[in-house]
Amino acid sequence: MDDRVRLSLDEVRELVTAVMSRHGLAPAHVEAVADVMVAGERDGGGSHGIFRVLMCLNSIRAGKVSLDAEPVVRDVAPGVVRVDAGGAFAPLAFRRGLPVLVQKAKAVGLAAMAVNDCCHFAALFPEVEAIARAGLVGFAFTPSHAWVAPAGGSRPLLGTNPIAFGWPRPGRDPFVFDFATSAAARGEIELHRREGTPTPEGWGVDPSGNPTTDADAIMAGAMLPFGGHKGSALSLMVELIAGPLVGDLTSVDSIAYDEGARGAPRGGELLLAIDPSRMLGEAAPEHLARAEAIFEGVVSQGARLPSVRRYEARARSLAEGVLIPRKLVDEVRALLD
Ligand code: NDP
Ligand code: PYC
Repeated sequence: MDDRVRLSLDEVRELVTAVMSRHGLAPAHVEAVADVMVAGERDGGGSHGIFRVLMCLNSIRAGKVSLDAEPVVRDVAPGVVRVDAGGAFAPLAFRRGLPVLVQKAKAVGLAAMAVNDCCHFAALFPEVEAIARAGLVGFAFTPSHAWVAPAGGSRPLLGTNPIAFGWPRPGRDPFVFDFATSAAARGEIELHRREGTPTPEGWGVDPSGNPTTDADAIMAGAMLPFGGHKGSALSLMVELIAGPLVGDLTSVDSIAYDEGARGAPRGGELLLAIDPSRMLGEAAPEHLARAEAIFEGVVSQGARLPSVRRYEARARSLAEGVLIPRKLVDEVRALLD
């Protein structure tokens, strides 16, 4: 039996808005948080849609997140903007900082935005997609909680540390990819635990360091990076550039702050934006067209581009709504009681 409920995207938004408001989140934050959760659900990202309500509620109930901090945007250098989220969820801080990041990238060619002291529970793709829709190349990085062992190790040290990239495609949706540097996002392992299904091999080890496909054992032991030493190095890079480089917490610091609340990671995020027009001047259109030839080279051999599934899911969700496990919808609705 297909035990899923069909909701329109408006209904998803209403539910998230009602729960977050009921638990005291200020209206501007509710709107920004709902936007990213609806985007996750809309694009078929099961672990980063409405499921994120549970992580956010854990943060709220444990008093680990500010409900109403107004982000403070500081223009610190021609190519650098910092946004202090004041301990609140990240989406509003991103929203407030984005126009400054875009303006700076267009003025000087390359700009960085540090979002500090935020609780980041969400997927990164909406952020790089927004940067790419402004005609810029975008990158986003954030640490999370120390759940992942480095390649060759067996103890949690690194976060699931996502990397996202957006590339503007004139007249088309941007090219976007967005993934955890762990073999799977923590959210995917949580979904396996809820369903009582084994994970694919290679996602993690038990507390003794032995490979396992038992989600509970991985959560008690350690997750693994994707691609062995390569994913491990990328994950370390994210720790460095979105931790110490922006003056914020590492994944080890974040999980210590969490004190077992199972809330959203706390710390910083680094976003970069590059303007092809500044880099290339009048030759920018010609070189962006060459990029299209690379994309065509992928598709013409039967491979698929990252983001194609996303945009297809988006079109379907806008027309038909989304199917969400009934158990999850009931759990989220119960948070209104
Ligand atoms: P996935 O493994 O689901 O997707 C990874 C990326 O690879 C997507 O861009 C996807 O494109 C692309 N992709 C997947 N399969 C193929 C394929 N066969 N061919 C080409 N491209 C493909 O991501 P994760 O589970 O690792 O991460 C899920 C989400 O979790 C991310 O949005 C991430 O930002 C978020 N996250 C957030 C964290 C935080 O601290 N805030 C921590 C960790 C993860 P497409 O979308 O088109 O399928
Ligand atoms: O799935 O790893 C994850 C994650 C952490 C924070 C938000 N999502």
